[in-house]
Amino acid sequence: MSYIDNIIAIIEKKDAGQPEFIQAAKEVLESLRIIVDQDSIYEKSGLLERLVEPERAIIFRVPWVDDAGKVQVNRGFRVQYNSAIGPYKGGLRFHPSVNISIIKFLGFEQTFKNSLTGLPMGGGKGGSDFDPKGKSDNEVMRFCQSFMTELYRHIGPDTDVPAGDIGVGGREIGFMYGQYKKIVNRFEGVLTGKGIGWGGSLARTEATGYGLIYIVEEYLKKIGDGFKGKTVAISGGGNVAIFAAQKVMSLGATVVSMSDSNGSIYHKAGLNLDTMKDIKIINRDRISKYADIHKDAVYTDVSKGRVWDIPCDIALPCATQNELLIDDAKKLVSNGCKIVGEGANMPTAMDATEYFLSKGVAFFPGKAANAGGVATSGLEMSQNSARLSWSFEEVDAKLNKIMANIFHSIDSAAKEYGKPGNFVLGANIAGFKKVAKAMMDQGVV
Ligand code: NDP
Ligand code: 2IT
Repeated sequence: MSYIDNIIAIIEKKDAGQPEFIQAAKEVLESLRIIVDQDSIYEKSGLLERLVEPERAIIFRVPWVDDAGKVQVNRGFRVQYNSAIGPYKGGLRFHPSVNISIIKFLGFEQTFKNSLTGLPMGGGKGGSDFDPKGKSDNEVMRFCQSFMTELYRHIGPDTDVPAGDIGVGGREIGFMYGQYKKIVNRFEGVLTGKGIGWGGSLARTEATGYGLIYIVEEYLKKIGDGFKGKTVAISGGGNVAIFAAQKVMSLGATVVSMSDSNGSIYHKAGLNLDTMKDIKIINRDRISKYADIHKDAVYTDVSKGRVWDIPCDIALPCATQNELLIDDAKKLVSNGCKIVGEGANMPTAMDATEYFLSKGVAFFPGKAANAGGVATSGLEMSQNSARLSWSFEEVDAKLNKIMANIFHSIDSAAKEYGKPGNFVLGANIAGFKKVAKAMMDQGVV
């Protein structure tokens, strides 16, 4: 049995109840065959056994009192995956689906994503099965305070720096930061995505969506094309979806869709982003409201249709894992889709990814395409350490450069390893090499 097959067999046995983690790990391991089979040093140093095992995984109780005075208990997680190239860094997700498999897959992906940014950040992820939907601001605050009352002892500006993800935005980061500061009595850069005026970076809110568009733009430039006149289908209606839409519209594309977990909007004439921001950001409402306001837009309930049924040139899945399946991929390709950029983490199932690659679709995997968020978190950390703040334009220019660099590094790695245009392979290999070298330099720890 080859070294890679052996590692896959080990995780399939040891982590049998963790399907998302196994999916993410297998995708990376498959890409690494070409490197690992050529050099026995990886096997000799037990590199892959160490890479798939988190350095530390913390699971904790989060008790809080709801508005009715009833005690509620959620489960909290922080997986500190890999600190070979820097302090653990990665978001916190609050969603009822959160479990150890999902947090491990996200932490594993984060390790390679952070490496691709070129900044000194290790990989980590955390969160809770708490559902912020339908909760009052006070309930969210009490939950966040309780969550941080345990988490604070495991994190620090040089140890582990969490940020947002699904269900965690500026409001939640604010409540958690307040509690951290009260406990440790220090004002320091322990979280990113902080508010402007208390340590946050300009452009962090926009960064993941903007970064997604910048990497695709760099590819389009290379093939002598641009966004002008292109039709773009986006899934999700949160932070990543909204700011991807904003940037791509500003570059001349028409965004025709967005969605949430209940259904999707199709607005052939082009979405009105101000309406969407009012509904999703200001009112925290359901996306179906959009069709009440724009009568020429169509709302489709999830039970009746998929966001990927819509004809488009470019598809940007920006909601959650495994939201784009093989039948969706076939539909997109038959409708003429030529580019897929993953704003979300692992939104595309493995067979759907392979289908896209086999059909010559330019496919940008999440660990490269959505790295703009964490990269800008890295820039927030630098500003906090230096105790200064850069302008929006400065941060945005650095983000643009980082995304262009990521494109060129995954493009070159794909070519170097004999699979030109396969950015999945390129991203996995380019992300892995730096982490593997650091782990070997630092000995068996
Ligand atoms: P938000 O919470 O702002 O928005 C999430 C969106 O996705 C909502 O529209 C939500 O719908 C939808 N969604 C969530 N879960 C599901 C589901 N199970 N089925 C269908 N739709 C769902 O999160 P973000 O925009 O921040 O995150 C979106 C994705 O991007 C995630 O995969 C995240 O890991 C990834 N990402 C985020 C980064 C960031 O900086 N925020 C950075 C890099 C990646 P609903 O309201 O109905 O739940
Ligand atoms: O998945 C991700 O990269 C994020 N949710 C952002 C992490 C971060 O630390 O900014």
